[in-house]
Amino acid sequence: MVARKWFEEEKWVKVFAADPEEIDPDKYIIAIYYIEPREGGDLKSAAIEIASEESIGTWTKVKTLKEPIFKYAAKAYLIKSSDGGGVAYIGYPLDLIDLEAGLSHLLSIVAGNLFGLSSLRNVRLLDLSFPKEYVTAFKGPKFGINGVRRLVGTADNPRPHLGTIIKPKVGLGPKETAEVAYEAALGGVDFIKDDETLTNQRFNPIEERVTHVMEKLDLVREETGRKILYAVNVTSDYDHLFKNAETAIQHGANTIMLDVIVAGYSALRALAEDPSIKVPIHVHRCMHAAMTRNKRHGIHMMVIAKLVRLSGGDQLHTGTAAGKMEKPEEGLGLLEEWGGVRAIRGINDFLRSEWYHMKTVLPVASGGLHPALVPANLRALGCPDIQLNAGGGIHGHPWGTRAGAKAMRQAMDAYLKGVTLEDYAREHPELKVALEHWGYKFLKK
Ligand code: CAP
Ligand code: MG
Repeated sequence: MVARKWFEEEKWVKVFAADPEEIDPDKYIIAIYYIEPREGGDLKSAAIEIASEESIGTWTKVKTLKEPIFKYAAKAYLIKSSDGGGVAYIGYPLDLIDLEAGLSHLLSIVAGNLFGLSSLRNVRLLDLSFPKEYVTAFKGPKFGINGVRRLVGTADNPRPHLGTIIKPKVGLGPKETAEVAYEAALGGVDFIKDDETLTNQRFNPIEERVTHVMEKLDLVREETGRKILYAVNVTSDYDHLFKNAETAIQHGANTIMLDVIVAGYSALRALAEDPSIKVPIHVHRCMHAAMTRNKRHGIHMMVIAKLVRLSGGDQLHTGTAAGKMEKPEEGLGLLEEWGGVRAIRGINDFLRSEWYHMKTVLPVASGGLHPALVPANLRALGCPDIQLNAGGGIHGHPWGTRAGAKAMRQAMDAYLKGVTLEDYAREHPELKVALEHWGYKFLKK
Protein backbone atom coordinates (compact mmCIF):
# COMPACT_ATOMS: atom_id res chain seq x y z
CA MET A 1 0.00 0.00 0.00
CA VAL A 2 1.53 3.42 -1.08
CA ALA A 3 1.76 5.85 1.93
CA ARG A 4 -0.76 8.71 1.92
CA LYS A 5 0.78 11.91 0.55
CA TRP A 6 0.23 15.28 2.23
CA PHE A 7 -1.91 16.63 -0.62
CA GLU A 8 -4.29 13.68 -0.23
CA GLU A 9 -5.42 15.07 3.11
CA GLU A 10 -8.91 16.50 2.82
CA LYS A 11 -7.78 20.05 3.60
CA TRP A 12 -5.33 20.00 0.65
CA VAL A 13 -7.64 18.16 -1.72
CA LYS A 14 -9.90 21.22 -1.34
CA VAL A 15 -6.94 23.38 -2.46
CA PHE A 16 -5.76 21.27 -5.43
CA ALA A 17 -9.03 19.77 -6.68
CA ALA A 18 -12.43 21.17 -7.60
CA ASP A 19 -15.81 20.29 -9.08
CA PRO A 20 -16.07 21.06 -12.82
CA GLU A 21 -18.60 23.86 -12.26
CA GLU A 22 -16.08 25.65 -10.00
CA ILE A 23 -13.65 26.11 -12.91
CA ASP A 24 -14.48 29.30 -14.87
CA PRO A 25 -12.94 28.81 -18.36
CA ASP A 26 -12.44 32.60 -18.57
CA LYS A 27 -10.21 32.50 -15.50
CA TYR A 28 -8.22 29.28 -16.06
CA ILE A 29 -5.93 27.78 -18.66
CA ILE A 30 -7.17 24.20 -18.97
CA ALA A 31 -4.65 21.43 -19.57
CA ILE A 32 -5.77 17.92 -20.47
CA TYR A 33 -3.36 15.12 -19.53
CA TYR A 34 -3.24 11.41 -20.09
CA ILE A 35 -1.87 9.97 -16.84
CA GLU A 36 -0.63 6.50 -15.90
CA PRO A 37 0.14 6.33 -12.15
CA ARG A 38 2.80 3.87 -10.95
CA GLU A 39 1.68 0.41 -9.80
CA GLY A 40 -0.89 0.79 -7.00
CA GLY A 41 -1.08 4.56 -7.49
CA ASP A 42 -4.42 6.37 -7.61
CA LEU A 43 -5.45 8.41 -10.66
CA LYS A 44 -7.05 11.26 -8.69
CA SER A 45 -4.04 11.50 -6.42
CA ALA A 46 -1.74 11.57 -9.44
CA ALA A 47 -3.75 14.43 -10.97
CA ILE A 48 -3.68 16.35 -7.69
CA GLU A 49 0.08 15.78 -7.44
CA ILE A 50 0.53 17.40 -10.87
CA ALA A 51 -1.70 20.33 -9.88
CA SER A 52 0.33 20.77 -6.70
CA GLU A 53 3.77 20.33 -8.27
CA GLU A 54 3.05 22.76 -11.10
CA SER A 55 1.54 25.48 -8.93
CA ILE A 56 2.31 26.02 -5.21
CA GLY A 57 3.21 22.55 -3.88
CA THR A 58 6.19 20.20 -3.62
CA TRP A 59 6.82 16.66 -2.28
CA THR A 60 6.18 17.64 1.35
CA LYS A 61 4.10 20.20 3.25
CA VAL A 62 5.99 23.47 3.86
CA LYS A 63 5.25 25.90 6.69
CA THR A 64 5.31 28.85 4.32
CA LEU A 65 2.37 27.55 2.29
CA LYS A 66 -0.67 29.36 3.69
CA GLU A 67 -3.39 31.88 2.69
CA PRO A 68 -3.60 34.03 0.64
CA ILE A 69 -1.27 31.89 -1.56
CA PHE A 70 -3.96 29.25 -2.19
CA LYS A 71 -5.50 31.33 -4.97
CA TYR A 72 -2.51 30.40 -7.14
CA ALA A 73 -3.22 26.68 -6.77
CA ALA A 74 -3.92 24.66 -9.90
CA LYS A 75 -6.98 22.41 -9.63
CA ALA A 76 -7.63 18.91 -10.90
CA TYR A 77 -11.32 18.80 -11.67
CA LEU A 78 -12.27 16.14 -14.19
CA ILE A 79 -10.76 12.69 -14.08
CA LYS A 80 -11.86 9.79 -16.31
CA SER A 81 -10.07 6.49 -16.03
CA SER A 82 -9.38 4.09 -18.90
CA ASP A 83 -7.13 1.03 -19.41
CA GLY A 84 -4.35 1.44 -16.84
CA GLY A 85 -4.51 5.21 -16.88
CA GLY A 86 -6.90 8.04 -17.44
CA VAL A 87 -7.53 11.53 -18.66
CA ALA A 88 -7.37 14.42 -16.19
CA TYR A 89 -8.34 18.04 -16.66
CA ILE A 90 -6.29 20.54 -14.62
CA GLY A 91 -7.11 24.24 -14.41
CA TYR A 92 -4.28 26.73 -13.95
CA PRO A 93 -5.57 30.08 -12.62
CA LEU A 94 -4.58 33.12 -14.69
CA ASP A 95 -3.27 34.67 -11.44
CA LEU A 96 -0.53 32.03 -11.53
CA ILE A 97 0.53 33.03 -15.03
CA ASP A 98 3.02 35.76 -16.01
CA LEU A 99 1.39 36.87 -19.25
CA GLU A 100 4.34 39.03 -20.28
CA ALA A 101 6.73 36.09 -20.00
CA GLY A 102 4.84 34.36 -22.77
CA LEU A 103 4.95 30.70 -23.75
CA SER A 104 8.30 29.79 -22.22
CA HIS A 105 6.81 30.59 -18.81
CA LEU A 106 3.54 28.83 -19.62
CA LEU A 107 5.41 25.66 -20.64
CA SER A 108 7.44 25.71 -17.42
CA ILE A 109 4.07 25.21 -15.67
CA VAL A 110 1.82 23.06 -17.90
CA ALA A 111 4.74 21.00 -19.29
CA GLY A 112 7.33 21.32 -16.53
CA ASN A 113 8.56 19.02 -13.76
CA LEU A 114 5.49 16.79 -14.04
CA PHE A 115 7.14 14.70 -16.76
CA GLY A 116 9.79 13.58 -14.29
CA LEU A 117 7.61 12.69 -11.27
CA SER A 118 8.49 9.17 -10.09
CA SER A 119 4.90 8.50 -9.00
CA LEU A 120 3.88 8.56 -12.67
CA ARG A 121 4.71 5.78 -15.14
CA ASN A 122 3.63 7.95 -18.05
CA VAL A 123 2.08 11.36 -18.54
CA ARG A 124 1.17 13.14 -21.78
CA LEU A 125 -0.06 16.71 -22.26
CA LEU A 126 -2.90 16.17 -24.75
CA ASP A 127 -4.34 19.63 -25.20
CA LEU A 128 -4.58 23.17 -23.81
CA SER A 129 -7.54 25.53 -23.88
CA PHE A 130 -7.04 29.19 -23.25
CA PRO A 131 -9.30 31.98 -21.96
CA LYS A 132 -9.81 34.99 -24.24
CA GLU A 133 -7.70 37.16 -21.92
CA TYR A 134 -4.68 34.93 -22.59
CA VAL A 135 -5.12 34.53 -26.36
CA THR A 136 -5.63 38.25 -26.93
CA ALA A 137 -2.22 38.93 -25.38
CA PHE A 138 -0.73 37.48 -28.58
CA LYS A 139 -0.84 38.98 -32.09
CA GLY A 140 -0.74 35.63 -33.89
CA PRO A 141 -0.12 35.12 -37.61
CA LYS A 142 0.33 38.21 -39.82
CA PHE A 143 -1.03 36.55 -42.98
CA GLY A 144 -2.92 33.36 -42.13
CA ILE A 145 -4.51 31.23 -44.87
CA ASN A 146 -6.24 34.17 -46.58
CA GLY A 147 -3.12 36.31 -46.56
CA VAL A 148 -1.02 33.53 -48.05
CA ARG A 149 -3.72 32.86 -50.66
CA ARG A 150 -3.73 36.55 -51.65
CA LEU A 151 0.05 36.39 -52.23
CA VAL A 152 -0.19 33.19 -54.31
CA GLY A 153 -3.35 34.26 -56.12
CA THR A 154 -5.72 31.52 -54.95
CA ALA A 155 -7.93 33.68 -52.73
CA ASP A 156 -10.76 33.86 -55.30
CA ASN A 157 -10.58 30.16 -56.26
CA PRO A 158 -9.28 28.37 -53.18
CA ARG A 159 -7.50 25.10 -53.95
CA PRO A 160 -4.83 23.11 -52.07
CA HIS A 161 -1.35 24.55 -52.49
CA LEU A 162 1.55 22.50 -53.80
CA GLY A 163 4.96 22.96 -52.22
CA THR A 164 8.41 21.47 -52.71
CA ILE A 165 11.58 21.17 -50.65
CA ILE A 166 14.83 21.69 -52.52
CA LYS A 167 16.63 18.31 -52.51
CA PRO A 168 19.23 17.20 -51.70
CA LYS A 169 18.69 18.78 -48.28
CA VAL A 170 22.13 20.42 -48.39
CA GLY A 171 25.12 20.46 -50.70
CA LEU A 172 23.85 22.45 -53.69
CA GLY A 173 25.28 25.93 -54.26
CA PRO A 174 23.17 29.09 -54.72
CA LYS A 175 22.97 28.87 -58.54
CA GLU A 176 22.09 25.16 -58.53
CA THR A 177 19.41 25.80 -55.88
CA ALA A 178 17.94 28.52 -58.09
CA GLU A 179 17.92 26.19 -61.10
CA VAL A 180 15.99 23.52 -59.19
CA ALA A 181 13.57 26.18 -57.90
CA TYR A 182 13.01 27.43 -61.44
CA GLU A 183 12.18 23.95 -62.70
CA ALA A 184 9.80 23.26 -59.82
CA ALA A 185 8.09 26.62 -60.33
CA LEU A 186 7.56 26.01 -64.05
CA GLY A 187 6.23 22.57 -63.14
CA GLY A 188 3.47 24.18 -61.08
CA VAL A 189 4.46 24.46 -57.43
CA ASP A 190 3.10 27.43 -55.45
CA PHE A 191 5.73 27.23 -52.72
CA ILE A 192 9.40 26.31 -52.45
CA LYS A 193 11.33 25.90 -49.21
CA ASP A 194 14.79 25.29 -47.92
CA ASP A 195 15.16 22.03 -46.05
CA GLU A 196 15.18 22.18 -42.25
CA THR A 197 18.96 21.68 -42.08
CA LEU A 198 19.94 24.30 -44.66
CA THR A 199 20.56 27.75 -43.13
CA ASN A 200 23.59 29.96 -43.91
CA GLN A 201 26.30 27.36 -44.53
CA ARG A 202 29.38 28.54 -46.49
CA PHE A 203 28.54 26.37 -49.52
CA ASN A 204 25.13 28.05 -49.86
CA PRO A 205 24.93 31.37 -48.00
CA ILE A 206 21.52 32.99 -47.58
CA GLU A 207 22.46 36.23 -49.37
CA GLU A 208 23.54 34.57 -52.63
CA ARG A 209 20.94 31.81 -52.45
CA VAL A 210 18.01 34.20 -52.10
CA THR A 211 19.35 36.52 -54.79
CA HIS A 212 19.64 33.72 -57.36
CA VAL A 213 16.38 31.99 -56.46
CA MET A 214 14.31 35.20 -56.50
CA GLU A 215 15.84 36.17 -59.86
CA LYS A 216 14.56 32.87 -61.24
CA LEU A 217 11.15 33.22 -59.61
CA ASP A 218 10.80 36.72 -61.02
CA LEU A 219 11.47 35.16 -64.43
CA VAL A 220 8.71 32.61 -63.81
CA ARG A 221 6.40 35.46 -62.91
CA GLU A 222 7.20 37.25 -66.16
CA GLU A 223 6.73 34.02 -68.12
CA THR A 224 3.59 32.72 -66.37
CA GLY A 225 2.15 35.54 -64.27
CA ARG A 226 2.31 33.25 -61.26
CA LYS A 227 3.85 34.35 -57.94
CA ILE A 228 5.75 31.56 -56.17
CA LEU A 229 6.63 31.77 -52.49
CA TYR A 230 10.21 30.84 -51.50
CA ALA A 231 10.68 30.16 -47.78
CA VAL A 232 14.24 30.85 -46.65
CA ASN A 233 15.28 28.96 -43.54
CA VAL A 234 16.54 31.63 -41.11
CA THR A 235 16.81 29.23 -38.14
CA SER A 236 19.73 30.00 -35.86
CA ASP A 237 20.44 30.80 -32.24
CA TYR A 238 18.97 34.14 -31.21
CA ASP A 239 22.06 36.23 -31.88
CA HIS A 240 21.92 35.51 -35.63
CA LEU A 241 18.19 35.03 -36.10
CA PHE A 242 17.25 38.59 -37.05
CA LYS A 243 20.43 39.01 -39.09
CA ASN A 244 19.44 35.98 -41.19
CA ALA A 245 15.87 37.22 -41.56
CA GLU A 246 16.94 40.74 -42.55
CA THR A 247 19.52 39.41 -45.03
CA ALA A 248 16.92 37.15 -46.61
CA ILE A 249 14.29 39.90 -46.87
CA GLN A 250 16.77 42.56 -48.09
CA HIS A 251 17.70 40.20 -50.93
CA GLY A 252 14.11 39.64 -51.98
CA ALA A 253 12.78 36.73 -49.87
CA ASN A 254 8.97 36.69 -49.92
CA THR A 255 8.68 34.09 -47.12
CA ILE A 256 10.89 32.95 -44.23
CA MET A 257 11.00 29.60 -42.42
CA LEU A 258 11.77 28.67 -38.84
CA ASP A 259 12.42 25.30 -37.16
CA VAL A 260 10.28 26.21 -34.15
CA ILE A 261 11.03 23.34 -31.79
CA VAL A 262 14.78 23.79 -31.98
CA ALA A 263 14.71 27.62 -32.13
CA GLY A 264 11.89 28.15 -29.63
CA TYR A 265 8.40 29.67 -29.67
CA SER A 266 9.82 32.99 -28.48
CA ALA A 267 12.03 33.16 -31.57
CA LEU A 268 8.98 32.61 -33.77
CA ARG A 269 6.97 35.20 -31.85
CA ALA A 270 9.76 37.74 -32.06
CA LEU A 271 9.90 37.36 -35.85
CA ALA A 272 6.12 37.36 -36.28
CA GLU A 273 5.51 40.36 -34.04
CA ASP A 274 8.31 42.43 -35.61
CA PRO A 275 6.64 45.11 -37.78
CA SER A 276 9.64 45.23 -40.16
CA ILE A 277 9.08 41.57 -41.16
CA LYS A 278 6.32 41.76 -43.76
CA VAL A 279 6.46 38.21 -45.14
CA PRO A 280 4.71 34.96 -44.12
CA ILE A 281 6.48 32.54 -41.78
CA HIS A 282 6.55 28.85 -42.66
CA VAL A 283 7.03 26.75 -39.53
CA HIS A 284 8.91 23.45 -39.56
CA ARG A 285 8.67 21.15 -36.51
CA CYS A 286 11.80 18.99 -36.74
CA MET A 287 12.51 17.30 -33.34
CA HIS A 288 8.76 17.32 -32.53
CA ALA A 289 8.58 13.54 -32.64
CA ALA A 290 10.88 13.30 -29.61
CA MET A 291 7.89 14.71 -27.69
CA THR A 292 4.86 13.78 -29.81
CA ARG A 293 5.48 10.20 -30.96
CA ASN A 294 4.74 8.18 -27.79
CA LYS A 295 0.97 8.13 -27.22
CA ARG A 296 1.41 7.60 -23.47
CA HIS A 297 4.19 10.08 -22.64
CA GLY A 298 5.16 13.51 -23.91
CA ILE A 299 3.26 16.32 -25.61
CA HIS A 300 0.56 16.01 -28.28
CA MET A 301 1.01 17.85 -31.60
CA MET A 302 -2.25 19.73 -30.93
CA VAL A 303 -0.47 21.61 -28.13
CA ILE A 304 2.41 22.53 -30.44
CA ALA A 305 -0.06 23.69 -33.11
CA LYS A 306 -1.81 26.01 -30.64
CA LEU A 307 1.50 27.47 -29.45
CA VAL A 308 2.65 28.04 -33.06
CA ARG A 309 -0.60 29.87 -33.86
CA LEU A 310 -0.21 32.04 -30.75
CA SER A 311 3.42 32.73 -31.72
CA GLY A 312 2.46 33.84 -35.22
CA GLY A 313 3.28 31.01 -37.64
CA ASP A 314 1.41 31.32 -40.99
CA GLN A 315 1.99 27.72 -42.14
CA LEU A 316 2.76 24.62 -40.05
CA HIS A 317 3.69 20.99 -40.73
CA THR A 318 1.06 18.79 -39.06
CA GLY A 319 1.55 15.34 -40.61
CA THR A 320 0.31 13.06 -43.37
CA ALA A 321 -2.40 10.40 -43.71
CA ALA A 322 -0.04 8.44 -45.98
CA GLY A 323 3.70 9.05 -46.29
CA LYS A 324 7.14 8.20 -44.82
CA MET A 325 6.63 9.68 -41.35
CA GLU A 326 5.13 7.78 -38.42
CA LYS A 327 1.45 8.62 -37.95
CA PRO A 328 0.07 9.25 -34.47
CA GLU A 329 -0.75 5.89 -32.88
CA GLU A 330 -4.44 5.07 -32.85
CA GLY A 331 -6.05 6.08 -29.54
CA LEU A 332 -8.43 3.71 -27.75
CA GLY A 333 -11.54 4.62 -25.77
CA LEU A 334 -11.03 7.98 -24.06
CA LEU A 335 -7.93 8.60 -26.17
CA GLU A 336 -9.62 7.97 -29.51
CA GLU A 337 -9.82 11.62 -30.56
CA TRP A 338 -6.13 12.13 -29.80
CA GLY A 339 -4.93 9.22 -31.92
CA GLY A 340 -4.44 8.24 -35.53
CA VAL A 341 -5.05 10.34 -38.64
CA ARG A 342 -8.14 11.66 -36.89
CA ALA A 343 -5.81 13.57 -34.58
CA ILE A 344 -4.06 15.26 -37.51
CA ARG A 345 -7.45 16.19 -38.99
CA GLY A 346 -8.43 17.65 -35.61
CA ILE A 347 -5.27 19.77 -35.57
CA ASN A 348 -5.83 20.96 -39.15
CA ASP A 349 -9.46 21.85 -38.38
CA PHE A 350 -8.31 23.86 -35.34
CA LEU A 351 -5.71 25.76 -37.42
CA ARG A 352 -8.39 26.58 -40.03
CA SER A 353 -11.03 27.57 -37.49
CA GLU A 354 -11.95 30.86 -35.85
CA TRP A 355 -10.09 31.55 -32.58
CA TYR A 356 -10.91 34.94 -31.13
CA HIS A 357 -9.02 37.55 -33.21
CA MET A 358 -6.35 35.12 -34.35
CA LYS A 359 -5.74 34.54 -38.06
CA THR A 360 -5.72 30.96 -39.29
CA VAL A 361 -2.65 28.82 -40.09
CA LEU A 362 -2.25 26.78 -43.30
CA PRO A 363 -1.66 23.11 -42.41
CA VAL A 364 1.14 21.44 -44.35
CA ALA A 365 1.29 17.70 -45.10
CA SER A 366 4.81 16.58 -45.91
CA GLY A 367 7.11 13.56 -45.72
CA GLY A 368 7.42 10.91 -48.43
CA LEU A 369 4.58 12.38 -50.51
CA HIS A 370 4.30 11.50 -54.18
CA PRO A 371 1.37 11.65 -56.64
CA ALA A 372 -0.10 8.25 -55.71
CA LEU A 373 -0.56 9.45 -52.12
CA VAL A 374 -2.32 12.71 -52.98
CA PRO A 375 -5.99 11.54 -52.87
CA ALA A 376 -5.61 9.79 -49.51
CA ASN A 377 -4.05 12.88 -47.95
CA LEU A 378 -6.49 15.44 -49.36
CA ARG A 379 -9.45 13.26 -48.43
CA ALA A 380 -8.32 12.59 -44.84
CA LEU A 381 -6.72 15.93 -43.95
CA GLY A 382 -9.26 18.35 -45.35
CA CYS A 383 -9.39 20.38 -48.53
CA PRO A 384 -8.93 23.07 -49.95
CA ASP A 385 -7.15 24.80 -47.05
CA ILE A 386 -4.07 22.62 -47.01
CA GLN A 387 -0.62 22.47 -48.62
CA LEU A 388 1.05 19.29 -49.81
CA ASN A 389 4.86 19.42 -49.83
CA ALA A 390 6.94 16.94 -51.78
CA GLY A 391 10.71 16.77 -52.01
CA GLY A 392 11.72 13.31 -53.18
CA GLY A 393 8.24 12.94 -54.71
CA ILE A 394 9.06 15.79 -57.15
CA HIS A 395 12.86 15.78 -57.61
CA GLY A 396 12.88 11.97 -57.80
CA HIS A 397 10.59 11.87 -60.83
CA PRO A 398 12.30 9.91 -63.68
CA TRP A 399 11.85 12.92 -66.00
CA GLY A 400 13.20 15.41 -63.46
CA THR A 401 11.92 18.22 -61.27
CA ARG A 402 9.60 20.06 -63.68
CA ALA A 403 7.81 16.80 -64.63
CA GLY A 404 7.72 15.83 -60.94
CA ALA A 405 5.93 19.04 -60.04
CA LYS A 406 3.54 18.62 -62.95
CA ALA A 407 2.70 15.08 -61.84
CA MET A 408 1.87 16.29 -58.30
CA ARG A 409 -0.35 19.08 -59.68
CA GLN A 410 -2.03 16.59 -62.00
CA ALA A 411 -2.75 14.26 -59.08
CA MET A 412 -4.23 17.18 -57.11
CA ASP A 413 -6.29 18.31 -60.12
CA ALA A 414 -7.58 14.75 -60.59
CA TYR A 415 -8.75 14.67 -56.98
CA LEU A 416 -10.43 18.08 -57.26
CA LYS A 417 -12.19 16.98 -60.45
CA GLY A 418 -13.26 13.69 -58.86
CA VAL A 419 -11.34 11.66 -61.46
CA THR A 420 -9.33 8.55 -60.48
CA LEU A 421 -5.56 8.75 -60.83
CA GLU A 422 -5.59 5.86 -63.35
CA ASP A 423 -8.06 7.66 -65.63
CA TYR A 424 -6.30 11.01 -65.28
CA ALA A 425 -2.92 9.39 -66.00
CA ARG A 426 -4.18 8.29 -69.41
CA GLU A 427 -4.04 11.94 -70.59
CA HIS A 428 -1.18 13.09 -68.34
CA PRO A 429 2.14 11.33 -69.01
CA GLU A 430 4.03 12.94 -66.09
CA LEU A 431 1.48 11.49 -63.68
CA LYS A 432 1.54 8.10 -65.43
CA VAL A 433 5.33 7.87 -65.13
CA ALA A 434 5.22 8.88 -61.46
CA LEU A 435 2.57 6.28 -60.63
CA GLU A 436 4.56 3.58 -62.36
CA HIS A 437 7.82 4.74 -60.80
CA TRP A 438 6.60 4.76 -57.21
CA GLY A 439 4.35 1.79 -57.57
CA TYR A 440 0.74 2.89 -57.64
CA LYS A 441 -0.45 -0.68 -57.31
CA PHE A 442 -0.12 -0.77 -53.49
CA LEU A 443 -3.03 1.63 -53.29
CA LYS A 444 -5.31 -1.01 -54.68
CA LYS A 445 -5.22 -2.97 -51.36
C1 CAP B 1 10.24 15.96 -46.57
C2 CAP B 1 11.12 16.72 -45.58
C3 CAP B 1 10.37 17.30 -44.37
C4 CAP B 1 9.54 16.36 -43.58
C5 CAP B 1 9.18 16.92 -42.19
C6 CAP B 1 12.20 15.83 -45.09
O1 CAP B 1 11.00 15.54 -47.66
O2 CAP B 1 11.76 17.78 -46.21
O3 CAP B 1 11.38 17.84 -43.56
O4 CAP B 1 8.35 16.13 -44.22
O5 CAP B 1 8.32 16.07 -41.52
O6 CAP B 1 13.31 16.36 -44.92
O7 CAP B 1 11.98 14.68 -44.78
P1 CAP B 1 10.42 14.40 -48.63
P2 CAP B 1 6.92 16.57 -40.91
O8 CAP B 1 9.24 14.96 -49.34
O9 CAP B 1 11.53 14.12 -49.57
O10 CAP B 1 10.06 13.24 -47.79
O11 CAP B 1 6.21 17.25 -42.05
O12 CAP B 1 6.26 15.33 -40.44
O13 CAP B 1 7.27 17.50 -39.84
MG1 MG C 1 12.97 18.34 -44.67
